[in-house]
Amino acid sequence: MPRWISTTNRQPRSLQLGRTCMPNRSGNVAYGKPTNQSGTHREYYSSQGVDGILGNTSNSIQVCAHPKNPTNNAAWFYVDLGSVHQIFNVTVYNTHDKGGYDRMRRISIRVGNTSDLNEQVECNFHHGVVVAGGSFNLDCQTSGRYVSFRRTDGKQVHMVTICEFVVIGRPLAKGGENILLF
Ligand SMILES: [Ca+2]
Repeated sequence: MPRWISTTNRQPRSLQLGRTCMPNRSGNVAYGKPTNQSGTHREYYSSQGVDGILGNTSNSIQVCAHPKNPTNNAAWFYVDLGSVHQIFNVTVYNTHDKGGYDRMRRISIRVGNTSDLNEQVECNFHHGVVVAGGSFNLDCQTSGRYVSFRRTDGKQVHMVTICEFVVIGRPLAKGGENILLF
């Protein structure tokens, strides 16, 4: 069976706890939003990177995104939040597959108001490795509509498996003002 992030709002438990510290309502603003990635390996569709399911050792193909860049350039993935959001942090969950887990290294997390990753600005960078089934979390204190992930170098730089891409943030009104949510 897939390993659900949560049975209520499908956010990691640790991040749900973080909500109590936020002045306005915030949460995983990436969940269920439109996505894209640099090519698709088998049936690892980009939408599965924001479907709220982490997967497990026997199930990743139906629950994880897996860019496989046909140009052999660095793999990328992004989520379109639909409007400009204030972003707090990003968590990326790696595959449980021991054959591919070590591709999750040297990752640029980027934010912008266009889907072109080259026009987005890097908000943080993950240097180290992530174990199979593990995750990394980075502060990403900025605002924007698109939040993306791009490998920068290393083994098979054109491929990576993203089982879930979680963006903690909240929507901003046009012009960047905060929206008071009830
Ligand atoms: Ca997933």
